[in-house]
Amino acid sequence: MEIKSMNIEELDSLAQNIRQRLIEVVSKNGGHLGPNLGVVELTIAIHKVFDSPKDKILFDVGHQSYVHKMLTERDNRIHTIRQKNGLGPFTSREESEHDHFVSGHAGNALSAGLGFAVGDKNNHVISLIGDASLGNGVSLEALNNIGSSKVNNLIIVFNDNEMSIGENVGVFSKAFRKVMNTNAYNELKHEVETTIRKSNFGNSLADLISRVEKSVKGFVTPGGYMESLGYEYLGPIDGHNIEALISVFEVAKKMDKPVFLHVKTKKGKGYKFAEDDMEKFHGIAPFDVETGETAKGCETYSQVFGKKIVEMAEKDNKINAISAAMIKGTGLSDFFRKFPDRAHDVGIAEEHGVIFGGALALTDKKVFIALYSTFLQRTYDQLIHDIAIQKIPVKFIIDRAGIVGEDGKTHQGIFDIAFLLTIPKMVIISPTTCKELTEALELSRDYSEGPIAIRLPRANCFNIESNKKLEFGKWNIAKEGKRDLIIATGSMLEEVLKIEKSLEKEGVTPTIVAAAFINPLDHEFIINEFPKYDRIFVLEEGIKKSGFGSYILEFLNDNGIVKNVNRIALNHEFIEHGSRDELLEECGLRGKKLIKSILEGS
Ligand SMILES: Cc1ncc(C[n+]2csc(CCOP(=O)(O)OP(=O)(O)O)c2C)c(N)n1
Repeated sequence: MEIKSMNIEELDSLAQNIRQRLIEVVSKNGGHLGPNLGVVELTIAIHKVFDSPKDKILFDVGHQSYVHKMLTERDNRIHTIRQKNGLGPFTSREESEHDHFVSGHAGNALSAGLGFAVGDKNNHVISLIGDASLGNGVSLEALNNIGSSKVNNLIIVFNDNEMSIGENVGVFSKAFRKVMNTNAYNELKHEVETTIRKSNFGNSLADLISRVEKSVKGFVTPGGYMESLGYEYLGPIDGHNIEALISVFEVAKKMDKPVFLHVKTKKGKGYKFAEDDMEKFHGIAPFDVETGETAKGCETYSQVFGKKIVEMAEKDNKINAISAAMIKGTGLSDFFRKFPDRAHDVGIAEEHGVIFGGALALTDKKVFIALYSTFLQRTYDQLIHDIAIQKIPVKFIIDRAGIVGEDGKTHQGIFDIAFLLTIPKMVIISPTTCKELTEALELSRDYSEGPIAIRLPRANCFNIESNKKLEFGKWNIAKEGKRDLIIATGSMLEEVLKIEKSLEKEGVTPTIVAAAFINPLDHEFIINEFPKYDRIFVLEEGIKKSGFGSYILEFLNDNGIVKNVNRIALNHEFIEHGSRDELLEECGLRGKKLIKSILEGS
């Protein structure tokens, strides 16, 4: 798309076309509609003024890069976004020479921006970052560094739409809102100054007023504050006015220090339903364009957690819940509504959230921290240093543990079993049914020995007929069989029960074990039962390397039990995007491939 030669009118009409395409594509594929509708004009203006890929455009989080994709030779594939073998959900170096860095986890665009700006002084770097991502720990570390770096080719575009996924929290974004309030003041100042310069009083008085104005601005606005940190602050600019944006980027290009350009945008701009319900349209499943409605889904594991924690909190006022900007996704909306004093949204600040939760638990509170598995990765140090060493009984609810689907390789929750197993005394529970999830939550509530992690798949609720109760460190036999033994943790119980009939047709009738406890292992079961079987399988929705199956193998080895174990798990590699259903099959955790592995196991 050649936008370099387009005039403002043509660019405005391009913006309208892009908007229509976005609505059309996301209504079919699902995806991040609101954030992209908000940056249509902004992305067009950036591409008009700068020369991609020589000038590098970075996105933070990267969920707002659809327009950039459309403007950089991917327009004809935008209808494939988030689908298997289609365009990825975020930026990816493998996808285009216009994508310079991976994105998916918030907060890397400023650090990466500085790296590129220092390494290639001949070109510009434009790092676009949202107001929630700016408050992220990594972003703040980068801001601290960039201000003192003296680079003159880095432009931070602060995309201020006053929203995270839901309402933004913290003082940072609020402080920037003040800038708007001081606009009238700025305009008045400008008018007075111009009038005086034209009058007989001459320039000296105008200069004095200008100096006074600057020092006042320094006190009262974050703009002044950013300037004192070493940035050239520009804005706030209307992020939907292409002409104004182009002018300000031309100015930003010429600055001799890092620029902090404040742009005001509206999330969901141009699509009524998305403007009216920004949270719903931040990331949305396929929907009806006419009504804005999505299909009604079944109850999910996240929702079961959400219900149960409310039920427990009604009876126990020590229960507190922490979210890191993912209240709805983790099922905590009702808890936040009902118990505002015991509900804490720390923003996109997982590391801080874990330390905060640790200390809160030391004040005799029962603390549940709900994080997506992929974002828990950020807190590995806090898990060890701040929680496990001090044996603090925080309860981690690990949502979307396993394959997440369309959000792809940056978001798959496939490493948590492996890394949690490295932490001494970390209890890890992967409930095999929703009933077990509720029992695990009850069991964890009063557990006081140390941290507990409970993993939830990104799946609909699954249950079996069973009156067996979850007991600490114990596995339950879900189905008696013979010769073969299948140990299934988490979502894999459902998968193996689904293929039971097909196995039976082939003469395989295994004993199937619901193994919710990953750590501690059910030692008694392993010692007494394993020797009775010919073939043993361990199934998990996580990486094979250092996972549950490997942990069982280590135990067997260390206890002199000679037994082969077939580990059915994910290969040690990154998994691209596609629906969870497709990926489970492709990775061999569902259907035909799973049957084959069991039939051919040794
Ligand atoms: C480390 C991390 N935690 C949580 C998320 C989930 N997440 C994706 S986008 C988003 C909100 C981003 O808000 P903002 O930066 O203001 O951008 P906007 O969507 O408003 O354009 C969150 C919390 C993430 N991507 N990375």
